[in-house]
Amino acid sequence: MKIYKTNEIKNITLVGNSGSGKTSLAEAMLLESGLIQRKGDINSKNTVSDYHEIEHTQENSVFSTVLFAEWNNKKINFIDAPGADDFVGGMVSALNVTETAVMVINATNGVEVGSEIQWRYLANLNKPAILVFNQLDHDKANFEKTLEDTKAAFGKKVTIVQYPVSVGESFDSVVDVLKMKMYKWNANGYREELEIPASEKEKADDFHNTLVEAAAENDDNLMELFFEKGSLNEDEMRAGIRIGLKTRGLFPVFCTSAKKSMGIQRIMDFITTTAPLPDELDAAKDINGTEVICNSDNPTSLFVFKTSVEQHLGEVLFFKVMSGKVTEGDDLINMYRENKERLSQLYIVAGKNREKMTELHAGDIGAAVKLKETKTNHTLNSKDTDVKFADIKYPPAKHRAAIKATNESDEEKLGEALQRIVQEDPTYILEYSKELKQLIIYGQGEFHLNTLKWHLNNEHNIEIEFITAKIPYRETITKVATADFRHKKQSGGSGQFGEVHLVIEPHDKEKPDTKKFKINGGEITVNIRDKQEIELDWGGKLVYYNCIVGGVIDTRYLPGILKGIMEKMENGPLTGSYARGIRVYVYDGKMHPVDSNEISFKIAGAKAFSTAFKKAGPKIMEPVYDVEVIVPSDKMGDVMSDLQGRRSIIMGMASERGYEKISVKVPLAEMNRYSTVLSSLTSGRATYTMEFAEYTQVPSDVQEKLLKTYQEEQEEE
Ligand SMILES: Nc1nc2c(ncn2[C@@H]2O[C@H](COP(=O)(O)OP(=O)(O)O)[C@@H](O)[C@H]2O)c(=O)[nH]1
Ligand SMILES: [Mg+2]
Repeated sequence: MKIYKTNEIKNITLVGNSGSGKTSLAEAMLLESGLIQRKGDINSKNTVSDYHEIEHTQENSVFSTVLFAEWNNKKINFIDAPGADDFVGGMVSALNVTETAVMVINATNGVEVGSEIQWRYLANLNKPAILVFNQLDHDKANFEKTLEDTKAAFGKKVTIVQYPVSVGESFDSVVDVLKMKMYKWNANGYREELEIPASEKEKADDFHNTLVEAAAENDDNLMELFFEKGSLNEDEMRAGIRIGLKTRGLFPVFCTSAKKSMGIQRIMDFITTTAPLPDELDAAKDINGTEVICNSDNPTSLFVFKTSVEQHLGEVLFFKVMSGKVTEGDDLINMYRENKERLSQLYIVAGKNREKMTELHAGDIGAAVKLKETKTNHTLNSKDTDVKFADIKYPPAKHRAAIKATNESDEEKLGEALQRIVQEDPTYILEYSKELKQLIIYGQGEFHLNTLKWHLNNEHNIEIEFITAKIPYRETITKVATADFRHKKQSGGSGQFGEVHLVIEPHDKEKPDTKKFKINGGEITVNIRDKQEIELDWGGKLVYYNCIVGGVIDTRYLPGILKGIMEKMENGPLTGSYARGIRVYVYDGKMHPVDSNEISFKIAGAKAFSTAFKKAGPKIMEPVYDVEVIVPSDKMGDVMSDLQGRRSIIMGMASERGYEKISVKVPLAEMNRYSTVLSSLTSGRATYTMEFAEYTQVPSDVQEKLLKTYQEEQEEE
């Protein structure tokens, strides 16, 4: 294949609800461009894009697939992104390396949830978008409703470039109000370009005028021209549409049947003539804010946005040439590993088809294999630049489960397989929790995790089980308490002796150190000699005060006492969870000239601390998350009453175009399977994000339950 220059490349992400026809549209584009000779079909499981076995099983895209087509002497790189929200990672990666989104709308259903959710991503990333109304050949297709829906959901910048003369069985012609022509497909699938028939003239003129105005609106000169002439010619309109597209001032609508290959060429024409070039949008910025201009004459910089593990090949790394050009055999520097990588083979990829390339220019998308240490999100540079691109930002995980190999002997294999799966889909997050003694996997939803299970079962031959992930509770105290403990042991020769008196109180960073405690009618005054503030690995603090006077305990025993206390902090007296937010004042004790040693004081410290802890109004704390639910207004009531059952606190509400945004704090313990519940409450029309906020005390009934469960567990063991 020829080497394409920056001004001959267009990068597109196909987005849209599952089932709208993205993969079918991709297949049709490959056919039109001649890359394939026969079109595959989702139902026959032979498309170029959905080539993974899991995609055949689910008849749904799971991975994003990078594809390309040559058209009008340009190269269109397009990425077929999965539509389901659980696989949003593939879309987010793709949007990061493409200039334009093509959103496919299923004309039998109008705007669906997935499209709405994806539209918000496009808006947040400021992506130009082209709309495609697909499945117009379907007997349930409804063009008017789809248009109405789309305008209601995406605003009045949605503008018709094409409309169908009729839909359903009889769909065979489209009126193009930019070209002011009619396209008609004959029985053999060939397209004829015809004059607009008289019967369509009025409608076509109306849409044409709307398009002219929408095009003119994006540029002052065009606006002036429009006022002068009362109209614009095709080139002028195209110039306006081009600007409108780039600035999200216009979202043009095209009409297709991906199944029957109708309307495909016209979209490819439009993409090649009117969609922004890789260097036409704002320059990319690296982590230091340095602008990286997409220009082949600049130093070479590649950004790896995707890894795919392929049979016989190993890891295939997909990159975008952010600047400069890359030539087969180049040695580039991995900015994150600081090692050299030789790009001995360069490819362009269309699903499982690969073609070798000798050179790729700024703006192009390619793939490399057999690199040593390079992974997704890495930057590969020539010697003369040190820019470094930031990691792609995915939505935070919202589903959490513990994972366990059914056969213990598979544990190691499971670890390795998971590492590989995470490489391919970075929206899975893996964590071994020492605290909970569980391997915890986070994902975007239950469907996402069930897909992980499928991979493990079918591709790695590992049977696994998901179990409920435990909650990382914390323990703390709410009032002052004191305790003494004497550890004394006489066994044979030398004995053990250590006695510790201490006071504990809740740690409050606003409150100064306490010097006088009133406890049970009595009073304890302490004389602070020394203080140690310990930042705990699990969050929060322990402050340790040495208040020993008159040398009643030798200074060298104080670390032993702290060790004893830390043991209890790591294994809280209530439920064995980590403790936090405590001040300990060691103010008295006794030692023995022969029998005292570190271990004795460690035991005494632990016992005294534990006793005091239990008297100090101990409380269990739980992690609470900031949750933001976006829900269609008509489902608001159901979602709110469900949230109320989850011990949540509503923090705020806002409406935006038919949606309500609910901000709420919810304990993690109440979020179990929330994605599934929310989905069934709203028929999949809601979405949410969650992020850790803080630890708060659990209500007393919950505390009682937790204590009881812990006791039962202890008795079992
Ligand atoms: N009638 C009709 N069916 C279509 C069309 N495009 C796709 N489909 C069917 O819709 C289903 C989903 O298509 P697919 O391309 O997998 O959608 P994706 O999930 O967006 O990738 C498949 O059964 C396709 O055969 C179309 O233009 N007309
Ligand atoms: Mg698909």
